[in-house]
Amino acid sequence: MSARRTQVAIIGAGPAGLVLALALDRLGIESVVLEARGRDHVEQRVRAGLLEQNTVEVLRELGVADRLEREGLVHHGIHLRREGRTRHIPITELTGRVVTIYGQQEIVKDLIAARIERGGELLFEVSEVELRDLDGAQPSVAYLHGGARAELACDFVAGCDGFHGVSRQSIPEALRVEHEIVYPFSWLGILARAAPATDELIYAWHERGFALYTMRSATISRLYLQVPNDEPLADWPDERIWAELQVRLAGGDGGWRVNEGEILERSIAPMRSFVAEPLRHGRLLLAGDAAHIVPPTGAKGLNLAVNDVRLLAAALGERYASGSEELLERYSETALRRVWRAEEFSNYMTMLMHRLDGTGFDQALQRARFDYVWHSQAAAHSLAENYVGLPARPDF
Ligand code: FAS
Ligand code: PHB
Repeated sequence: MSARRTQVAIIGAGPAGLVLALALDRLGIESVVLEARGRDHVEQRVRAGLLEQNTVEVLRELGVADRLEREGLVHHGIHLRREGRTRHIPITELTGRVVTIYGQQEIVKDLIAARIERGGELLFEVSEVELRDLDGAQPSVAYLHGGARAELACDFVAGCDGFHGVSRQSIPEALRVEHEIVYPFSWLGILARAAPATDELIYAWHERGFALYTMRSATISRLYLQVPNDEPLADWPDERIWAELQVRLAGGDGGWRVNEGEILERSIAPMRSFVAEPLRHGRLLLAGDAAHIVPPTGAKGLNLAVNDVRLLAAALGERYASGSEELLERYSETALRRVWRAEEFSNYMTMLMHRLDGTGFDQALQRARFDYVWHSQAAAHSLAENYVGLPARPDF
């Protein structure tokens, strides 16, 4: 068993772990990133696509936004559609801020390339990761890599290993509180070689279920359909997917239609709202999906992960620069303030735009909420500022 030492052991090479590694490197803080999967897998995994302005600013500060700024699509609004009526939410007009479409896997590729180029350590295909002595002054991480066992001594462990990772499970159950909503529906998502037939995203409520028209570029569309949980993907041949998208997204001018094309990727993702508190246990600090999940209707998951590590890097920076642990002690409550803001907004968007099996009263309330956004500038402004992301602050 080889023993090594670093300052911060980072578990997981998703957006949270990689952004943290680059931010610590900028502060002269050493770290090692341990990732369970291979490089190809993490670079090909199709997930998020919508970035808040805060997220783009963090990536720009880290010097990894060049390709994003060349290839990303800057949007100034979104469309909300219901029963043939479409409400445009002019986000930039209302907030002065923009959102950017740029695939998560592209961000991960840019982050990994920068990490390697800057000589930072990143180990892929590690297994049997075990966090030790998190309550003590000398935590460590044991793991298997390339058939050899190793132990990495460190000052802190950053748990950035997603919802199914080992980090959150390393906090004794009695010391963590978990809040969860599991929604009675999932998203069937496709990536298609088809030019988007819309300039900005369309969120559509339809009596047959929710649909979302988003994109990755001028030639690649990304589309989602609400489906029941446990729906077999095999029940959704291409023609059924396109037929359903045409029906649910209908409502454009005259003969407007969704542009169809070759389906490159398809998947079904369950929908849940989840928060585990606190984000800190001794020398372990959780960030991103390891601590919280939002339904993707509000496009907040990736953006929250980056916000967590923005705050965590500042706290670790203070600790190593001055020895003060003030920001570290406040990290959990500070990060959770924005997490709960995003949880509330993501739940609001999910309950506004999905077909719900509730009572007639629930249906009427949902329609009333849509009508309020339709008629009220204040409601549209509130939706816009939450969607684009409230400006980042040291305490939020
Ligand atoms: P990740 O899950 O991305 O990364 C965790 C990493 O840890 C993974 O690489 C994993 O392999 C690794 N790992 C796990 N266990 C390990 C172990 N024991 N040892 C070592 N490594 C381990 N968010 C948005 O903001 N906008 C969107 O548009 C959006 N759309 C989405 C669409 C879908 C279909 C899904 C599923 C999610 C979407 N999200 C969206 C949310 C998503 O982007 C996540 O929030 C984001 O990936 C979170 O990043 P991380 O916290 O880094 O976790
Ligand atoms: C995406 O582009 O994948 C996307 C965009 C907005 C969402 C969810 C997913 O709300």
